[in-house]
Amino acid sequence: MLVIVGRTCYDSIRVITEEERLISMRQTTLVLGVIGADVHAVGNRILEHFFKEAGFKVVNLGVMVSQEEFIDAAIESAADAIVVSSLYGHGEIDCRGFRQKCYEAGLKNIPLYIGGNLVVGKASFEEVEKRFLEMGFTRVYPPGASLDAALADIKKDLGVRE
Ligand code: B12
Repeated sequence: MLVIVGRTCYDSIRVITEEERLISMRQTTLVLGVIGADVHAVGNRILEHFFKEAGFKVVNLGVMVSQEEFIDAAIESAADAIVVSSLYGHGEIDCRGFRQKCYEAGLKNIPLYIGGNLVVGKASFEEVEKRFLEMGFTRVYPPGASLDAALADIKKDLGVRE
Protein backbone atom coordinates (compact mmCIF):
# COMPACT_ATOMS: atom_id res chain seq x y z
CA MET A 1 0.00 0.00 0.00
CA LEU A 2 2.75 2.40 1.00
CA VAL A 3 4.61 1.65 -2.20
CA ILE A 4 1.54 2.45 -4.29
CA VAL A 5 0.97 5.76 -2.48
CA GLY A 6 4.62 6.58 -2.92
CA ARG A 7 4.49 5.87 -6.63
CA THR A 8 1.35 7.94 -7.09
CA CYS A 9 2.95 10.93 -5.40
CA TYR A 10 6.07 10.46 -7.49
CA ASP A 11 4.02 10.34 -10.68
CA SER A 12 2.08 13.46 -9.84
CA ILE A 13 5.18 15.55 -9.17
CA ARG A 14 7.20 14.13 -12.06
CA VAL A 15 9.17 16.88 -13.79
CA ILE A 16 8.11 17.11 -17.43
CA THR A 17 10.75 16.76 -20.09
CA GLU A 18 11.65 19.58 -22.46
CA GLU A 19 10.00 17.67 -25.32
CA GLU A 20 6.73 17.32 -23.35
CA ARG A 21 6.83 21.00 -22.45
CA LEU A 22 7.15 21.99 -26.10
CA ILE A 23 4.34 19.63 -27.11
CA SER A 24 1.98 21.05 -24.49
CA MET A 25 2.88 24.60 -25.54
CA ARG A 26 2.05 23.76 -29.12
CA GLN A 27 -1.43 22.42 -28.28
CA THR A 28 -3.92 24.95 -29.42
CA THR A 29 -7.39 24.26 -28.02
CA LEU A 30 -10.58 24.14 -30.05
CA VAL A 31 -14.05 23.82 -28.56
CA LEU A 32 -16.19 21.86 -30.98
CA GLY A 33 -19.89 21.09 -31.12
CA VAL A 34 -23.17 20.99 -33.02
CA ILE A 35 -25.32 23.93 -32.03
CA GLY A 36 -28.98 24.07 -31.05
CA ALA A 37 -31.37 21.09 -31.18
CA ASP A 38 -29.32 19.53 -33.98
CA VAL A 39 -28.58 15.80 -33.52
CA HIS A 40 -26.41 15.15 -36.60
CA ALA A 41 -23.47 13.39 -34.99
CA VAL A 42 -21.32 11.90 -37.73
CA GLY A 43 -19.64 15.06 -39.02
CA ASN A 44 -18.89 16.10 -35.45
CA ARG A 45 -16.90 12.92 -34.80
CA ILE A 46 -15.06 13.36 -38.09
CA LEU A 47 -14.14 16.93 -37.19
CA GLU A 48 -12.94 15.84 -33.75
CA HIS A 49 -10.71 13.20 -35.25
CA PHE A 50 -9.49 15.52 -38.01
CA PHE A 51 -8.47 18.36 -35.68
CA LYS A 52 -6.85 15.98 -33.17
CA GLU A 53 -4.84 14.43 -35.99
CA ALA A 54 -3.78 17.95 -36.95
CA GLY A 55 -2.33 18.42 -33.44
CA PHE A 56 -5.06 20.43 -31.73
CA LYS A 57 -6.49 19.74 -28.33
CA VAL A 58 -10.21 19.29 -29.00
CA VAL A 59 -12.91 19.77 -26.39
CA ASN A 60 -15.80 18.09 -28.16
CA LEU A 61 -19.21 18.91 -26.72
CA GLY A 62 -21.01 16.66 -29.22
CA VAL A 63 -24.53 17.43 -30.42
CA MET A 64 -27.33 19.68 -29.11
CA VAL A 65 -25.00 22.26 -27.66
CA SER A 66 -26.31 25.63 -26.47
CA GLN A 67 -24.46 28.90 -26.92
CA GLU A 68 -23.88 28.98 -23.16
CA GLU A 69 -22.32 25.51 -23.17
CA PHE A 70 -19.89 26.54 -25.93
CA ILE A 71 -18.95 29.64 -23.97
CA ASP A 72 -18.56 27.86 -20.62
CA ALA A 73 -16.37 25.19 -22.21
CA ALA A 74 -14.26 27.82 -23.97
CA ILE A 75 -13.69 29.65 -20.69
CA GLU A 76 -12.93 26.45 -18.76
CA SER A 77 -10.47 25.18 -21.33
CA ALA A 78 -8.98 28.60 -22.16
CA ALA A 79 -9.83 27.76 -25.77
CA ASP A 80 -8.20 29.49 -28.70
CA ALA A 81 -11.28 29.17 -30.92
CA ILE A 82 -14.81 27.80 -31.11
CA VAL A 83 -15.79 25.58 -34.04
CA VAL A 84 -19.54 25.30 -34.55
CA SER A 85 -21.43 22.90 -36.79
CA SER A 86 -25.02 23.28 -37.86
CA LEU A 87 -26.54 20.67 -40.14
CA TYR A 88 -30.30 20.81 -39.81
CA GLY A 89 -30.96 24.21 -41.32
CA HIS A 90 -31.68 26.30 -38.22
CA GLY A 91 -28.17 27.66 -37.82
CA GLU A 92 -29.14 31.26 -38.22
CA ILE A 93 -31.64 31.16 -35.37
CA ASP A 94 -29.34 29.10 -33.15
CA CYS A 95 -26.38 31.44 -33.69
CA ARG A 96 -28.13 34.75 -33.25
CA GLY A 97 -26.48 36.75 -30.47
CA PHE A 98 -23.61 34.26 -30.04
CA ARG A 99 -20.84 36.81 -30.65
CA GLN A 100 -22.45 39.23 -28.21
CA LYS A 101 -22.73 36.51 -25.54
CA CYS A 102 -19.06 35.61 -26.05
CA TYR A 103 -18.13 39.25 -25.64
CA GLU A 104 -20.19 39.61 -22.46
CA ALA A 105 -18.58 36.46 -21.02
CA GLY A 106 -15.12 37.93 -21.52
CA LEU A 107 -14.25 36.07 -24.72
CA LYS A 108 -13.69 39.38 -26.44
CA ASN A 109 -12.06 38.36 -29.70
CA ILE A 110 -12.31 34.57 -29.72
CA PRO A 111 -12.39 33.32 -33.32
CA LEU A 112 -15.71 31.67 -34.21
CA TYR A 113 -15.84 29.21 -37.11
CA ILE A 114 -19.00 27.67 -38.50
CA GLY A 115 -19.81 25.14 -41.19
CA GLY A 116 -22.37 22.57 -42.29
CA ASN A 117 -25.79 23.12 -43.89
CA LEU A 118 -26.40 26.52 -42.40
CA VAL A 119 -29.79 27.42 -43.80
CA VAL A 120 -32.80 25.78 -45.39
CA GLY A 121 -33.76 26.81 -48.90
CA LYS A 122 -32.12 28.38 -51.88
CA ALA A 123 -29.95 31.22 -50.54
CA SER A 124 -26.57 31.43 -52.28
CA PHE A 125 -23.55 30.66 -50.16
CA GLU A 126 -22.37 34.28 -50.61
CA GLU A 127 -25.61 35.47 -49.02
CA VAL A 128 -25.37 32.92 -46.21
CA GLU A 129 -21.73 33.78 -45.58
CA LYS A 130 -22.57 37.48 -45.42
CA ARG A 131 -25.29 36.87 -42.82
CA PHE A 132 -23.02 34.81 -40.56
CA LEU A 133 -20.09 37.22 -40.91
CA GLU A 134 -22.45 40.03 -39.90
CA MET A 135 -23.40 37.94 -36.86
CA GLY A 136 -19.73 38.01 -35.84
CA PHE A 137 -18.38 34.71 -37.16
CA THR A 138 -14.76 34.80 -38.20
CA ARG A 139 -15.13 32.36 -41.08
CA VAL A 140 -18.07 30.54 -42.61
CA TYR A 141 -17.87 27.30 -44.60
CA PRO A 142 -20.34 25.88 -47.13
CA PRO A 143 -21.56 22.27 -47.32
CA GLY A 144 -18.77 20.10 -48.66
CA ALA A 145 -16.05 22.57 -47.67
CA SER A 146 -12.52 21.23 -47.74
CA LEU A 147 -11.40 20.47 -44.19
CA ASP A 148 -7.79 20.96 -45.23
CA ALA A 149 -8.58 24.48 -46.41
CA ALA A 150 -10.42 25.21 -43.15
CA LEU A 151 -7.46 23.85 -41.20
CA ALA A 152 -5.09 26.11 -43.10
CA ASP A 153 -7.34 29.12 -42.32
CA ILE A 154 -7.56 28.23 -38.63
CA LYS A 155 -3.81 27.72 -38.31
CA LYS A 156 -3.19 31.03 -40.04
CA ASP A 157 -5.72 32.90 -37.87
CA LEU A 158 -4.39 31.39 -34.63
CA GLY A 159 -0.73 31.71 -35.57
CA VAL A 160 -0.12 27.96 -35.32
CA ARG A 161 3.21 27.08 -36.89
CA GLU A 162 3.56 23.93 -38.99
C1 B12 B 1 -28.14 10.91 -41.08
C2 B12 B 1 -29.03 12.13 -41.19
C3 B12 B 1 -29.97 12.35 -40.18
C4 B12 B 1 -30.06 11.47 -38.94
C5 B12 B 1 -28.97 11.94 -37.96
C6 B12 B 1 -28.47 10.78 -37.10
C7 B12 B 1 -27.32 11.22 -36.24
N1 B12 B 1 -27.50 11.14 -34.93
O1 B12 B 1 -26.27 11.64 -36.71
C8 B12 B 1 -31.51 11.79 -38.46
C9 B12 B 1 -32.47 10.79 -39.06
C10 B12 B 1 -31.72 11.82 -36.94
C11 B12 B 1 -31.76 13.15 -39.10
C12 B12 B 1 -32.72 14.02 -38.67
C13 B12 B 1 -33.00 15.22 -39.30
N2 B12 B 1 -32.46 15.67 -40.46
CO1 B12 B 1 -30.91 14.85 -41.31
N3 B12 B 1 -29.66 14.07 -42.44
C14 B12 B 1 -28.91 13.02 -42.31
C15 B12 B 1 -28.04 12.85 -43.57
C16 B12 B 1 -28.70 11.79 -44.44
C17 B12 B 1 -26.59 12.49 -43.33
C18 B12 B 1 -25.85 13.39 -42.32
C19 B12 B 1 -24.45 12.87 -42.16
O2 B12 B 1 -24.16 12.12 -41.26
N4 B12 B 1 -23.55 13.25 -43.10
C20 B12 B 1 -22.18 12.78 -43.13
C21 B12 B 1 -21.26 13.77 -42.40
C22 B12 B 1 -19.82 13.28 -42.49
O3 B12 B 1 -21.34 15.03 -43.06
P1 B12 B 1 -21.80 16.34 -42.35
O4 B12 B 1 -22.70 16.04 -41.21
O5 B12 B 1 -22.30 17.28 -43.41
O6 B12 B 1 -20.47 16.98 -41.71
C23 B12 B 1 -19.36 17.35 -42.53
C24 B12 B 1 -19.49 18.75 -43.15
O7 B12 B 1 -20.77 19.35 -43.01
C25 B12 B 1 -18.41 19.57 -42.53
N5 B12 B 1 -18.70 20.43 -41.39
C26 B12 B 1 -19.65 20.32 -40.44
N6 B12 B 1 -19.49 21.27 -39.54
C27 B12 B 1 -18.44 22.01 -39.92
C28 B12 B 1 -17.84 23.11 -39.32
C29 B12 B 1 -16.72 23.70 -39.94
C30 B12 B 1 -16.08 24.89 -39.32
C31 B12 B 1 -16.21 23.13 -41.14
C32 B12 B 1 -15.03 23.75 -41.80
C33 B12 B 1 -16.82 22.03 -41.73
C34 B12 B 1 -17.91 21.48 -41.10
O8 B12 B 1 -17.46 18.63 -42.09
C35 B12 B 1 -18.15 17.45 -41.64
C36 B12 B 1 -17.23 16.26 -41.77
O9 B12 B 1 -16.86 16.02 -43.10
C37 B12 B 1 -28.13 14.27 -44.21
C38 B12 B 1 -28.03 14.33 -45.73
C39 B12 B 1 -26.61 14.25 -46.18
N7 B12 B 1 -26.36 13.41 -47.16
O10 B12 B 1 -25.72 14.92 -45.62
C40 B12 B 1 -29.49 14.75 -43.70
C41 B12 B 1 -29.72 16.23 -43.50
C42 B12 B 1 -28.51 16.88 -42.84
N8 B12 B 1 -30.86 16.26 -42.58
C43 B12 B 1 -31.71 17.20 -42.83
C44 B12 B 1 -32.88 17.45 -42.09
C45 B12 B 1 -33.81 18.54 -42.63
C46 B12 B 1 -33.20 16.74 -40.93
C47 B12 B 1 -34.43 16.92 -40.05
C48 B12 B 1 -34.83 18.37 -39.76
C49 B12 B 1 -35.57 16.11 -40.73
C50 B12 B 1 -36.90 16.24 -40.03
N9 B12 B 1 -37.79 16.96 -40.67
O11 B12 B 1 -37.09 15.71 -38.97
C51 B12 B 1 -34.03 16.17 -38.78
C52 B12 B 1 -33.37 17.10 -37.74
C53 B12 B 1 -33.20 16.40 -36.42
C54 B12 B 1 -32.35 17.24 -35.48
N10 B12 B 1 -32.97 17.73 -34.43
O12 B12 B 1 -31.20 17.43 -35.73
C55 B12 B 1 -31.28 18.02 -44.03
C56 B12 B 1 -30.77 19.42 -43.67
C57 B12 B 1 -31.25 20.41 -44.69
C58 B12 B 1 -30.64 21.78 -44.57
N11 B12 B 1 -29.91 22.15 -43.54
O13 B12 B 1 -30.83 22.52 -45.49
C59 B12 B 1 -30.26 17.07 -44.74
C60 B12 B 1 -29.13 17.79 -45.51
C61 B12 B 1 -31.08 16.16 -45.69
C62 B12 B 1 -31.69 16.94 -46.83
N12 B12 B 1 -31.05 16.92 -48.00
O14 B12 B 1 -32.69 17.54 -46.70
N13 B12 B 1 -30.90 13.34 -40.14
